[in-house]
Amino acid sequence: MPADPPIRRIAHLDMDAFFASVELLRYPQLRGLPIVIGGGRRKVDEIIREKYSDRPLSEIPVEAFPLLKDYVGRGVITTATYPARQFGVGSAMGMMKAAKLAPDALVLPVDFDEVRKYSRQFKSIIREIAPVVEDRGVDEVYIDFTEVPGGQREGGRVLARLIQKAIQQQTGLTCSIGVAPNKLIAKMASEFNKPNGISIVYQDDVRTRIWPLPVRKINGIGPKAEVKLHKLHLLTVGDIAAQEREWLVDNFGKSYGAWMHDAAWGRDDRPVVTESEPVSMSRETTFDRDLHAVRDRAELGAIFTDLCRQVAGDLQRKGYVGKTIGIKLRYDDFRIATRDQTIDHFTDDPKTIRQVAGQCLKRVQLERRLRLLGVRVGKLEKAGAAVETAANEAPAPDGADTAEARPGTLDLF
Ligand code: DCP
Ligand code: MG
Repeated sequence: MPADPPIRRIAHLDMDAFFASVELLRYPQLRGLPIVIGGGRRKVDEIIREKYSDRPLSEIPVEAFPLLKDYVGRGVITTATYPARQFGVGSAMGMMKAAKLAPDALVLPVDFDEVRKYSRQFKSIIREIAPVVEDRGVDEVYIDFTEVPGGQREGGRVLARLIQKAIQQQTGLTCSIGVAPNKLIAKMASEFNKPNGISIVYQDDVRTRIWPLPVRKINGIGPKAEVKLHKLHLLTVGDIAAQEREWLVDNFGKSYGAWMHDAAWGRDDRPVVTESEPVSMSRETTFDRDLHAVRDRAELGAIFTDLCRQVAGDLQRKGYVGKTIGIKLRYDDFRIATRDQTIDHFTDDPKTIRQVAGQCLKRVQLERRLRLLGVRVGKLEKAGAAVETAANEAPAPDGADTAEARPGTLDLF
């Protein structure tokens, strides 16, 4: 008799307070303290390090680090350690607002190079143990446990523990893992026992462990869908599951409604995709103060050119070229505007990106002051695979996109 095929077991792994935990590796004296990461610049950090250049980083006194209550600026919190979260502060909260809740929390800036280094490292540790890994961004991955030796033991707990230990031993970082019959449930499960937790969910647990959760916990139900669900008096995943599929289709459209019904019942067949290619690369920056297209023209122009250079640098480093170039603005009233334009060849050239992005800028209103500016290159191909034309060739814009500057827009860039 052939053995039964193994049961599908998919893990979702998410690092704990990732950016903050990376900082704690070099400042272990701060462990256990409330810390928020944010503020953007590394200046503060450099001042401290210079002052204490006579000793290792781990011996800089805790008192030397800046406190959240002394922070002045418009930065937003990127993440917070778990002790800081007890005060109600967390990702995306303004730092000045957070200072009211946790005045004595320490503030550290993000070090992207360091974060990327650890991101690569923890992913490669996982791949050595379980090869089918889907990269989902800087601090999370899906892992297919199904065929991995030991992946079925205790529903995946044994393998999850092994991965957790290996990451902790080799990097000093902790993570949380959910193991479930599919990606959808695994993603929710990895949050159940954060930080440094493991949770195992079986298909039969959907009723008891998934249905009580608020609808937003389903990865794919965003703020807009949530508002609409609430209006229909559907608050939990179970509330959605209790609806007829046809009713959901009537209210949310054929594909989204049907997907929602499946999701609420914990059904999801998506495979773990090992090689995920990026669809776009972008860089954006929030200004220290709002800038005006005319009055701050020089400053804005320099930042814009810099962003284009950075995106071009990212493309070149990672070996991609792209065809669609776009911009994003956030006005002082927080409204967002985006424009993009597709050119007839693939590029990673900063000048070309600058030129096409400049064209896009002509198509937005520039009377209000700006808070944020971003540049994106999409429709990516691997550099070798794309048929390229000369790098310095002038981009030929799409017919539809050669709109004249409209009244009210400014020809600045
Ligand atoms: N991040 C960010 N901006 C946000 C949210 C997160 O830059 N609005 C960054 C900082 C986080 C990292 O991404 O450290 C991972 O995001 P998570 O949502 O996984 O948050 P953490 O890993 O910090 O905490 P948790 O333990 O809840 O996963
Ligand atoms: Mg995380």
